[in-house]
Amino acid sequence: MIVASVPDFREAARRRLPRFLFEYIDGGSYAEATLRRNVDDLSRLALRQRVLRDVSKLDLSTELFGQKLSLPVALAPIGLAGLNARRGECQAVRAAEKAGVPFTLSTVGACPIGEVAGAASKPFWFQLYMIRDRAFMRDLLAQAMEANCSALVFTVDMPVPGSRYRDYHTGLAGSGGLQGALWRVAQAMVRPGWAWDVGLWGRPHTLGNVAPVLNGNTGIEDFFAWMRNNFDPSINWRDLDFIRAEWKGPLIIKGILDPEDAKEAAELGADGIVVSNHGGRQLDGVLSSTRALPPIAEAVGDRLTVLADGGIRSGLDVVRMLALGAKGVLLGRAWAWALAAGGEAGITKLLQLIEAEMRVAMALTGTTKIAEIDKTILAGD
Ligand code: HOC
Repeated sequence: MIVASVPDFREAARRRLPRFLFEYIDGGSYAEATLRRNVDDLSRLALRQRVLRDVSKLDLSTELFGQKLSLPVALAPIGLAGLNARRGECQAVRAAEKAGVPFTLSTVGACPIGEVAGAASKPFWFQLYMIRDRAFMRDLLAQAMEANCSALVFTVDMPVPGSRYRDYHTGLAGSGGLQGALWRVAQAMVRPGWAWDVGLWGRPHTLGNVAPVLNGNTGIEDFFAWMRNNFDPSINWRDLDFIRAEWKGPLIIKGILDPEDAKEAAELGADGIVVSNHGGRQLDGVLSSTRALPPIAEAVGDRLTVLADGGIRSGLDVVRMLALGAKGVLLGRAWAWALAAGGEAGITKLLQLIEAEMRVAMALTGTTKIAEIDKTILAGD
């Protein structure tokens, strides 16, 4: 199929992936109201067209946490996304570095830190959850330091997991044992291209960083059971001391949706935050990132770097998020779909598309540099 947009990548991923994987990435929690709001609120923001402003030279580069980026974009951490293609996170990190943007490896990615570090030639970002087993957290942080990761993204909005109905329907959640496994095998068998590509008949995925604590259990249900039982619900602001003691690089707190929490993060010395509702996968009914972002940027934008994710389906949406006060955005589902659709080349194409779309949005709003993008490019202000 012809892929000319982010929704096209989604459709290509839908055709290629076994259902349990596609729905896992695509879905949100409960009635998916927040998932829809993320997309709708952002796309509804009207841009203000300006003309005759010499837009022949556009500079989309920026700097985040001391790193020069060719675009104000990073690939978000996504659990299991690496299963979308063979050694998926290794392909993703290569595409990201070729495009000059950071890749973020999830704690629960399919490839472990060391393997991704081996595939990369530049530093990438590492994402961590609060895990009950502090020794395991220390070990992951030590591996991230060893791999020269250039930022830590600490996800704080998952003290308990939200329920995703689609995962029950596909057998990914709640149906362990033989029945669940057989159902997933059946879904994979109708996608032989995917099964061949990820190497189901060759070296299997190791289930990433978590493999060493799965005690030899290799099934996806073991992986999910571990996640369900090991994310720490006692997580609180004092835990940042623990993180700070173990991690010396830039610290980005992901999952902030309220200005008071943003102020707390700034108070405690975070270098950045990600305004995020976890892609509509946690508390359904909370604000979209689009609505949460402006008051947060207003409250702390001069004290730390505000990033945002949620609902970005084009380069135009990236520009909209910047106009609302973000200094950069995290692309989530879009890269997972592009990985499924075309591996490393798919993500390269996605990032070229996002850049091209950003160029048009900047040119037609009369902005030539990232720093010029602010709320004045939105109609109605
Ligand atoms: C049952 C635990 O961030 C996601 C990931 C991690 C999910 C853990 C689910 O899917 O949003």
